[in-house]
Amino acid sequence: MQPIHPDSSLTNVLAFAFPFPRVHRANPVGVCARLWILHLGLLGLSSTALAEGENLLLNGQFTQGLDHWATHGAVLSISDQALLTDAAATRTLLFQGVEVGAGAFTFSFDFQNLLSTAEPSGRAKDTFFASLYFAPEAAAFDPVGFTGFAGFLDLLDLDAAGPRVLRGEVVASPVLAGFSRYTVEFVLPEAATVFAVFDLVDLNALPDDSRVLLDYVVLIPEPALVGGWVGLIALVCLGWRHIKS
Ligand SMILES: [Ca+2]
Ligand SMILES: [Ca+2]
Repeated sequence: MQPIHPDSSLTNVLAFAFPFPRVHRANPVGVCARLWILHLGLLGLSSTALAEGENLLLNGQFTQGLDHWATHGAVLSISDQALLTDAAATRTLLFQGVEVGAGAFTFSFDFQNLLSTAEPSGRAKDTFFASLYFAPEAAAFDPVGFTGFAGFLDLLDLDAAGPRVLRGEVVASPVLAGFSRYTVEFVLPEAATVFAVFDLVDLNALPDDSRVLLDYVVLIPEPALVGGWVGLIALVCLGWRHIKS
């Protein structure tokens, strides 16, 4: 599945594609200006909607334990958070898929880095990987066997030294002390099942010395409403300018 544009923002693209038009000299405070003020207002509203939008993933705050999540290895539910450890497997996975149509999305999660600093000779530090996978058929997706997907985005690699951000950004969590928040925007060109996949790998071969806590795992579509409004306003402005010229 190509292409996926992880660094695009639908809102930014629309704002770029439809810059504020020149107001006709006979209509200095006219319809177009007011419509574009409405446009800017809607762009502002879209940011609000994004922050408060509905999470497409179920139980992203783990208030229902690990319901709706698939696991492999050692994943526990502790204090309404998910805890991945390397206690019982070389790889520990937590993942969930949701079927979506084409469009722009924001994916984010909060994490606490409790990974081991141990790095025996010839080994690497335990590492946690966060990725998005795009599967044409959800039932065929297998992140353990690494099959059943048409594309993926590597997002974040994390070890005891800190995060390596492959795309998106990491800031301090605004809601959880001691946690960081990862966020990325991406555009999906066609319908697929999007899987959020978290994968802790015991690279130092020392069992049960690493942990990662997760919370607030969120996948939100950017509002299509704004695109519709912008298109309508652009058409009205073009028509208005045509009539006046
Ligand atoms: Ca929680
Ligand atoms: Ca380990």
